[in-house]
Order: sequence, then C-alpha cells, then structure tokens
Amino acid sequence: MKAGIIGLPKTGKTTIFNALTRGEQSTDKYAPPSLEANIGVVQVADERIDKLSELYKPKKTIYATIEFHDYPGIFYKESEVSENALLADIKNAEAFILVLRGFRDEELEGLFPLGTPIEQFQHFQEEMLLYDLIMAEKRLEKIELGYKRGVKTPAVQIEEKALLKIRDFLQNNNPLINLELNPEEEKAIRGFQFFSAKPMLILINCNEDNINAWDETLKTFTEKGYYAYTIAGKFEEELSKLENEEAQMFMEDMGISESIRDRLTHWTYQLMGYISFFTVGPDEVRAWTIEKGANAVTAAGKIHSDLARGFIRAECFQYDDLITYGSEKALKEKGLFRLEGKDYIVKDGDILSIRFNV
Ligand SMILES: Nc1nc2c(ncn2[C@@H]2O[C@H](COP(=O)(O)OP(=O)(O)O)[C@@H](O)[C@H]2O)c(=O)[nH]1
Ligand SMILES: [Mg+2]
Repeated sequence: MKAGIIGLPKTGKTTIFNALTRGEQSTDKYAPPSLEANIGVVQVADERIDKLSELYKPKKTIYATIEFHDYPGIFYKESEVSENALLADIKNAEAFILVLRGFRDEELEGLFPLGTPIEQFQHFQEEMLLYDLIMAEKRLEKIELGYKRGVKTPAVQIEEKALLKIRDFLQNNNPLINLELNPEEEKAIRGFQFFSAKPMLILINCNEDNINAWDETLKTFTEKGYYAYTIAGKFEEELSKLENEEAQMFMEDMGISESIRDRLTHWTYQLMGYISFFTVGPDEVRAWTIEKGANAVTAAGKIHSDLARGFIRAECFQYDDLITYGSEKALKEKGLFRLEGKDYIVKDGDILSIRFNV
C-alpha cells in the first residue's frame, strides 16, 4: 500500500520520513522545495510473524510493507511552479498523513508563517476541497456539453448525479470521505481519485518537551472524526540514527513504547481498516494485508489472481490457537482446523491455505 506524507512547506515531513526510513534526505531550512517525492518502503512490524517464523523455520520470512511517499509542500499561497503534476501523483496514494507544524522556530516562522496547527489544517482543507470542487465542476461542464450534442447515456447520467451530490457536499465544506454514494455512483466517479475522499491521518509535529501541550488540539481533530497524534519529528529522526539499545534507553526516558516505524505503520493500518492474514510453510512465512470485512476469495486474490479464479476452499486456522496448542496436528485433533468457503469473512490472525483449481 502507498501512503502519502503531505502538508504545507517546512512542517517536518521529510524529517519524519527520515525517522521512518532511517533516511538522510535533506531537511535544510533554506533549501528550495524539491519537485519530487522521496520514497521509502517500511516493514509493518508484527510479533506474530516472528513467532511463526520460529515455528516453521521457513527459507523466507516476509512482512507486510507500506510504501511512504514524502511529498514537497503543497497548497502554500500562490506557488510559482505548477502543482498540477505533483497533485496528480499525490492523488494516487491510498492514504494521507498530514503533517502540521507544532514546533516553534522563529526563523521558519519568518520565512514560512503558517499559524497554529488548527489554522494550518483549516487552510489545507479549504485548498483540498477547492481542488476537488474544480475537478467536479470541470467534468460537469463537459457532461453538459455532451448533452447538448445529444450524448446522454445512462452511465453518464449516473455519473452526473454523483457529481452533483459531490459538488453540493464540497460547497458545504465537507470532505468527501463523509459522503455516502450508492455502489453505482461510487463506481462512476472512482477514476477521479478525489483528494478529500481518501482516509487522512493528522500528525502534529512538535518538540519532545511539549508533546502534552497539544491534547486540546488533538481533541478538536478527533471530534471531527480524524485519527490525530503528536510526534516529535526531529527527536525521532535523531533516535533513528542510534543503535537499537541506545534508542531504547532514550525512548524509555520519554515514555515512548514503540519506535516511530511501529507507531506510524500501526496507525496507518488502523486508518485504513486493514487486518493481516498469514500464509505459512517451509518455504515462506508471510503476512498479507486485507481490508476488514473482506472474504476468502478476496484474500486468495491478494496472493495470486489464479487462486481467486480457481478458488475451491480455504483451509484455515487461527494464529492464537496455533500458539496455544503448538502444532497444526494438535489443532486438527481439537477440531480447530477448518475448511471455509468463498463467503467466509477473513479475520485478523487467520492462517490460510487456498485450495484451488484452474
Ligand atoms: N525544532 C524542530 N524542528 C523541526 C522539527 N521537524 C522539522 N524541523 C525543522 O524544520 C525544517 C524543515 O523540516 P523538513 O523536514 O525539511 O520539512 P518539510 O518541508 O515539511 O519536509 C528543518 O530545519 C528541520 O530541522 C521538530 O520536530 N522540531
Ligand atoms: Mg520535505
């Protein structure tokens, strides 16, 4: 999956990206904005995979991953360079991590005054909704033109209906993530990749000594339905350069229980409503990502399209049961080794083996 780290300029996006990826991208205060994203792949830590790997001793152990794209700042005043190409790329992300500047830096505030995190959020959201609105309006105009020329298919009419709802929603300052469309309408507008229709996580980037000062601000965001957290970006960047043991000591001092990688990957999973299922064997132990509520065929398709096409049954048992009873054989004796059909809803921690025939 691909998550975009976005926000106004100089909020600490690249600093957080470096902390996540142990990267060394420039975070020079005076550097002009780059035009391209930094890209890094981060493993989703999962103790269960470690345990399964101990049990099966496979040749390969594969964790789930998230690809983080750290984008240059957007939506700041009138930009000289056109943001269109950049925005087109950003829209491909499945989720957004919006970074707001909570740390104080007099110089930066002189160069790029941004206001409080709430003001930054409001500004960013206005721009985002405007961008979506323009996209919807352009398409509506085209549809109207088509009607005049006598092009009026049922498909276009569904699209128009969806776009009118969208326009209305945006004009009332609502992000599209809260708009409910029927499946037909949903399908008709999927290609637009509206910005505000994507899940978005909010991070207030602050100094390590005033993390707790942001509780009220976080509450404002969570009350709006957002997942919102504080993060001490620069501190985390420094931590990421230390050896594990040393980093652990600093983290304990700060009362931080998980590394920034673990926190951000888990928050992103939560944001997306993702769960993990596993495949195991002597060759490979592997974690797979799937949306909560997905069925066994969808899970099979994650592994390979042939498995979905030729799906017969899923052999299935639970990670927790395996740990409790110690072996697949013991699970079979206990009746905890199941055969499930196409409609089975996959649960977090399921270990699957797909029987198929193509
Ligand atoms: N004090 C402080 N400075 C930070 C923090 N995060 C980033 N900065 C500084 O802010 C400037 C811009 O950071 P950068 O990560 O390049 O921002 P970006 O433009 O959003 O990618 C750099 O000088 C960083 O050192 C932070 O948590 N605390
Ligand atoms: Mg940057």
